[in-house]
Amino acid sequence: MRAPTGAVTIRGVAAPPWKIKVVEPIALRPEPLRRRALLDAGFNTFLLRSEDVFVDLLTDSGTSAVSQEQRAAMELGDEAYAGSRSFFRLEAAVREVYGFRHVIPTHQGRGAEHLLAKALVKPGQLVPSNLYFTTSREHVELAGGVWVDVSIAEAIDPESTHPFKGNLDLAQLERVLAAAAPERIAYVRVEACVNMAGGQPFSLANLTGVRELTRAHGVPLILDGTRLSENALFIKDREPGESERTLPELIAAIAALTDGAIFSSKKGHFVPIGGLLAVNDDGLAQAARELVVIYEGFPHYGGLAGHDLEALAQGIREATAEPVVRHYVSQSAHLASLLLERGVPIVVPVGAHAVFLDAKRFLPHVPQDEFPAQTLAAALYLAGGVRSMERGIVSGQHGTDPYTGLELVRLTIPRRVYTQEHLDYVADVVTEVYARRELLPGLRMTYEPAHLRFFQARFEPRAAFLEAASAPAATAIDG
Ligand code: P61
Repeated sequence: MRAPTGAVTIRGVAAPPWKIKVVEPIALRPEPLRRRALLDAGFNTFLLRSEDVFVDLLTDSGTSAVSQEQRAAMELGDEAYAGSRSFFRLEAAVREVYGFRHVIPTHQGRGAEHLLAKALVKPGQLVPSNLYFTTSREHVELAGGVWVDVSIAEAIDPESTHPFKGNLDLAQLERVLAAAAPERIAYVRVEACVNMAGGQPFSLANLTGVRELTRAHGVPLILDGTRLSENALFIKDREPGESERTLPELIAAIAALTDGAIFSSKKGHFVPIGGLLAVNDDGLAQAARELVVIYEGFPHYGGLAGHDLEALAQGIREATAEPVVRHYVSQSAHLASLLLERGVPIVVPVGAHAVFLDAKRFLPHVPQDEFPAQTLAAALYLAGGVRSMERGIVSGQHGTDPYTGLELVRLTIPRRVYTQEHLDYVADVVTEVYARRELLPGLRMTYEPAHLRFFQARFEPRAAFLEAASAPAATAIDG
């Protein structure tokens, strides 16, 4: 069947506009080995070995498949320390796709966040943003800044079907700016497809409103463009009057409303490693180039190899291809539709890069201070070797502040990696755990790192977890 865009759809799912040339073997470990692996990992999916995982939905970061064009481009990598041809090809790609004048590569997204925070944030200054991201907030705070959430209320309501939950609350932003701008505002940050809200986009109308406010108050507007292509596609599909614009036009229009952007290129740019700081202001670019030599490397490589720069330049262009982005987004939609049919509570609307299980509704008997999302992520691994990521109190609690926010498990789809069969299998595993959800006890934290604790924290079960969570995985596999 042909969809209006000319893309082929199969039972409602956009067909992959690629075929697979190189494969990586995976296998489901037997149940006793999964138990051992989970115990060794302290019930934290970040601490599992990938060889013990069957379907790895921990993250879409650095886990995409590269294209034949990216591999071919890598052969052209110019490994010169300074003045590398590969840098200038990367710069040309960023200017062509996003229109930013200055490009500073970094080893990954948080490298760019670090430079930006060092260059723009002075102690006591505010950074208003649509929700937070873990590393983004951490770098602002390490520079002495204060993160201010100005997202709309729907962002943290998993059942609200608002089409643009990534929008900023313009009235609230105006109040913050009126009280503090320009001296006490470092910049306003807008994240595309807000990760911690479930991959939720902002609308072009909302971004235009943010632009007007930042201009009126004389403060920079910085985009987190990590998942910009998907945000542009949601605008095309959901925002009145935008359906006729091409994806490259929408991507460029979004970037043109901002003063600069950071990207974790490990997601939408299809590279295993890489990030970018891209800005228009000459002074900011100069400040960032002075810092990059301290923390990342010479401004022409920023911690990356020449071949990485080539793969990134090519990946930036591939990220504007509508069939590629449409297929990617439809994979989450497919998994979500299977789970919704079976009554599993998830965040709606389905976001860009993942299906987010709502652990508060999935495990209502586990109080939030017993880590329901962490519990559920551990149970999914045990039941079928599926690795997911906690995005609840472990990730979100800030110091000793009380946390009552979203409690989610992210089933994140790497780009161009898994087939529909893998996703069907994941839906079966989730359904299997959902059927035995009442048996699952919560966890207690036994080790808490000082920063970004979710990466390396360890847990132990409050009761007989392993027995309760052990699925006859064969039921899921054999159907
Ligand atoms: C992820 F559990 N995201 O989603 P870097 N901005 C945005 C990101 O999504 C992002 C970065 C900046 C990851 C990796 C990760 O709490 C975690 O290239 C919107 O990872 O340095 C990264 O980019 C940072 C996972 C990061 C986490 C932090 O899986």
